[in-house]
Amino acid sequence: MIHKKLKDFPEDFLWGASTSAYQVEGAWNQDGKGLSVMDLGNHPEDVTDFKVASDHYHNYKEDVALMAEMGFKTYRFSIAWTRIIPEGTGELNQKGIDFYSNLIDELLKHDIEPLVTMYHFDLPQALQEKGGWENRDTVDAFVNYAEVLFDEYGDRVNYWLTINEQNMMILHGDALGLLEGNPDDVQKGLYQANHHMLVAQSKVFDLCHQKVEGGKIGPAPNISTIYPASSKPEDVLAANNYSAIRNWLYLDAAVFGRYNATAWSFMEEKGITPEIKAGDMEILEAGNPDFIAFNFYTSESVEGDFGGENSKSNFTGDQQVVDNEPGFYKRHQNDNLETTDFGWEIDPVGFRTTLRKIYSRYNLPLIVTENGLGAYDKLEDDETVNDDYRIDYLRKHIKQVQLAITDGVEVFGYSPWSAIDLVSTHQGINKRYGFIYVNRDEFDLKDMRRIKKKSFYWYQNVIESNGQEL
Ligand code: BGP
Repeated sequence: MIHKKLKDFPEDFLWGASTSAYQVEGAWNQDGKGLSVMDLGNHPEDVTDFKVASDHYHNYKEDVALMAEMGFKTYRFSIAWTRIIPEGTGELNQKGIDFYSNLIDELLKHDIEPLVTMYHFDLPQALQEKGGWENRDTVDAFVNYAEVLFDEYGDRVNYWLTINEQNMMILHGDALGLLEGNPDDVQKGLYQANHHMLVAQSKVFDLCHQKVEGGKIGPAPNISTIYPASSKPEDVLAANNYSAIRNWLYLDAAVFGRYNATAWSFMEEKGITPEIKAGDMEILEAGNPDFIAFNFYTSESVEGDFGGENSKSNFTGDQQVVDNEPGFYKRHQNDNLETTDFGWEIDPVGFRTTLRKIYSRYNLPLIVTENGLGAYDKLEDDETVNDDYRIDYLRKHIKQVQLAITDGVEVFGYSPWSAIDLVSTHQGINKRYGFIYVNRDEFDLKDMRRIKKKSFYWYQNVIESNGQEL
């Protein structure tokens, strides 16, 4: 669809950017914080762990001031469950509660709307040792944690996100460092864990509406358009399979309160259907989100795979690359797209398609909570970082948001990854995403000073002009 005239971004559009606790904060064991699965996860030898990260914990005021200088209307950050309740259940940690309370106040002081992710991969280790999400008790632990957050911050936080990229945790737990061994062997447990997360999430949707006056809450999966490798009906069917298993399983449960039929039949076929307790489906139906937040980096392509002798899962160790599922779909390299330095396909038009697909399926307002380019940035001698490639990526994607808005999609915010440089999930600090450079290397912490990249000034102008000047 070619529009003669584009609609403007809404006046109150939430421009901002995102981070997550374990990737940006550091202070991994300070002020009473308990250990999370991310703190203890395995790291490849050549990249840093999350112990110091960008040391945002000790520099949050300076960081928020820089976000304000860029003109942020919102800042998406996650709360580390282990700062609030170190063991996952039981005693609260006042110092952790105070940290986020101060961060929220600092944001509000600068008129920045806090957009809070309650759980971004970092499950308390104490809960993991009791079976993690496979253990039904974790549902109650999460609801209890959510209640603490609503009690402490509900007076100041209007926008809440439950679980970051639940679908990536289930499909790519290995890449995220959340899983050991071959995911083929642990799929049954994963889909049980998935069911528990869905139940917990719906309960928390409901709780938010009861406890937070005017509060709005939504899920935050990673959603992307899936292309068939060709117009061969088998390839189209494979794309349909993968869309159901990767995307709609999660959002259908969150919004419609039911399991997607194709995804369910996939689980049946593999003998990995979860145990559903009496009352669970009623819980899924009762809890409803107010909006859908989603992350988008790349589209994906698949071809038909009908279980031939050579079919074999190829777990890639990367959360944005399709792992084969023999009999259902097989990864296909899309030659129409360029890739980032890290091999992720760049597809702004696919972003527009994705926005349209989600909106037409669920008819709920959308906010983009991650989108961005991981690259090796270079700090020049004159203290500049000339990240034109990042500007190019973001410009093209923001343009597609405007096109989608013109198509009639209701989008109320854009919060790319990431506000400031932080540690990638499995590829270290030198895979950078931020508008603000943090002066450290993988193992040399240097002085951690903050330096505005070229993209900082560019994004400042995008926000200032409400998206008119890209
Ligand atoms: C998403 C996660 C983020 C972030 C991002 C970039 O899957 O929600 O936490 O890590 O991907 O990925 P990476 O860090 O692997 O480059």
